[in-house]
Formats: sequence, structure tokens, C-alpha cells
Amino acid sequence: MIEVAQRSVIDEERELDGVGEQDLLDIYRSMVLLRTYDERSLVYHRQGRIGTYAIFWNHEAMQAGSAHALADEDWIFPSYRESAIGLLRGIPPATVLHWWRGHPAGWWNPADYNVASICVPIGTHVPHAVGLAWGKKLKGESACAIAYFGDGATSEGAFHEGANFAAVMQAPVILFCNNNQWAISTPISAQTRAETLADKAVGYGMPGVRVDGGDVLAVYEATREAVERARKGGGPTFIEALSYRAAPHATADDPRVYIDIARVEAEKKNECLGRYERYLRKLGVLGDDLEADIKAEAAEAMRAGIAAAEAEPDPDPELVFENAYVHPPPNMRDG
Ligand SMILES: Cc1ncc(C[n+]2csc(CCOP(=O)(O)OP(=O)(O)O)c2C)c(N)n1
Ligand SMILES: [Mg+2]
Repeated sequence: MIEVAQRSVIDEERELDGVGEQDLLDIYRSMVLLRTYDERSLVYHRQGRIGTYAIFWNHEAMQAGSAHALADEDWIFPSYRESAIGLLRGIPPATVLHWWRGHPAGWWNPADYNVASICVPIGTHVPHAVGLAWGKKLKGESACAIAYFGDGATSEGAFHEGANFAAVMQAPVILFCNNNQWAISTPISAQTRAETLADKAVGYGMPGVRVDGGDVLAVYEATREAVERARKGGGPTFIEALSYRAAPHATADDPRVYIDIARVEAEKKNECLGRYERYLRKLGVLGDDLEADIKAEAAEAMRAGIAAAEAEPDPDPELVFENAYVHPPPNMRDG
């Protein structure tokens, strides 16, 4: 029942069953959109146009590969690291930029996109995803749910409760762990004594898969299998996507004091988008013109997104009092 394997598609130059040229390019378009979102957001932050921002550079393969294995009916529960994954479901860039600006327009109705709110508390959305998936099962619906979280989240109570409940109830859910080997400044070696995070699946009684998180197609393949299992009544799957954080935890972090800089530089050279581009070029699916068009389209979407976000009027400060306090503290009103 337990499968723990490091699997690669791109490095082995494998082709995946049922994945045609159009699918390969759709996945590429999504990766480029996420990469562009991320790189522009860092600039917008440095210009003071958005607040603190959690960089996901080199996490795009994990996000796009898994999201493409889902159907629109399936629910996505992102953490802050997957803040822009909703773009792949049609959430406008301006909405996500609003979220990072702390503007109320940054919250959407989850039912409009089957994408839950971005979760900042570590792991607390895991039981939410499991509960939703279990509900779908009880109603006889075919949809499943995926929860994204980091290596650090696997030490949280909410993760354990959610994972155990998912297995006991055979909830159709995918627990997708982005193991970038750092929880801010805490390395994976201080996080667990387990040999791999996928090993933890054994204890819950669910399949655990370890996959190369820099290989978008390996991630897609692992998630597709998990989705198929969930739909067939086979219950949850734990996916550990292995990568290495090549950027700071967030714009407020200076990792030079704790990270292995040489390792970061090596990871940057083998970053996931470039790896996929090389694969697509070898297959003859991607050429210079198409690459330039796809990148220009994403850049334009981001330019329009920041313009729309900045055109939105400032929120009414009264909102803070309306929804948070019955009796607002007088010092807050004075401020
Ligand atoms: C319940 C909770 N405790 C502590 C924090 C502070 N915090 C923010 S990010 C983070 C590290 C999380 O690391 P990981 O789960 O590996 O995710 P990554 O940021 O690497 O994607 C912590 C401890 C938090 N947001 N929520
Ligand atoms: Mg981490």
C-alpha cells in the first residue's frame, strides 16, 4: 500500500500517457504566469506597492503540476506559499495583489472558484480540506480536495489531526507537502527524525509518494494518480514534493545568516521553469517565438493587475471596527 519513490519525468525524458502537446503548453503557460506573478510581486514589494510577500520562486512546478491534475470541481486549499495558485482557476491577478496589500478586495467567495482563502496559520487548513472532501464523499459527489502546506506544517497538530481523520474517513483528499527543506530558518533536520516526510503516511495508513518537486510533469503524474484514487473511493494520498528554497522565506527575511548559499546557487541553476523549457524545446513543442508570446502575455496580465489593484479606492477604516469589535478599544479609535 505504501509507495515511496523519487520519480522523474523530465530527466528521464519520459512522455506521459494522455498528455498531448496542448496539455504540455497549458502547463507551461501556468508556470510562466506564476513565475511572472512572483517576480513582479517582489519588485512591487520593493517599490512599496504591496506589503510583505512570500516568494514562491522555484515552487511553480509543484503548484502548476498539481493544479493541472485537478478538475474544476476539485477544491484547492492554498497556504501563503501558493497565494497565486487561484490565477490558474481564473482569479484575477488584481485580487491576489489586493490580498498582499491587505485590502478587503483580496478576499473572494471560495465557491466561485473552488479555491479556499489563502491560509497563513501553518497547517490549519488541512482539517478544512479534509472536512470538505469528506462532505463531498457523504453527498455522493465526485470532487476531491487538495491542501498545500510546507515541511514545517508536518509538525503541527492540525496536520496530524487532518491526516488521521482523512485516512479514517477515507476522505478524497490530497495532502500536498512542498518540502523546500526550510521552515523560515528551521532546517528539515530540526523538523523531523523521519527519513522522508512521505514516511509519515505509513503511520496514518495512506499511500505516501515522494516526487521531485522541480519536475512539473512528475508532480502532475503523482497528483493525477492521487486524484484517480480519491475519485474511486481509495481515500487520501500524501505527496511529498521535494525541492530546496532558492529564495528568502518572504520579503522580510534575510536567509544569508542561516542558509547554504552555494546550495541556493546550485538550485537556481536548475530551477524548475528552465528545466521544463529545456524539455519542451527538446520535444520540439516550444520555440523562441512561442516562449516570447507566452511571457509577454503573462507580463501584460501583471501590468494590468497592478494597475487595477492601485485603481481600487482605499478601504473604509471603519470596517476594522465593524467586524472585529463589539466595543472598539478607545485608543484604536483615537489612532
Ligand atoms: C500556527 C503558526 N505558527 C507559526 C507561524 C509562523 N510561521 C510563518 S511561516 C512559518 C514556517 C513554515 O514553514 P513550512 O511549513 O516549511 O512552509 P514554507 O514557508 O517553507 O512554504 C512559520 C513558523 C504561523 N504562520 N502559524
Ligand atoms: Mg518549508
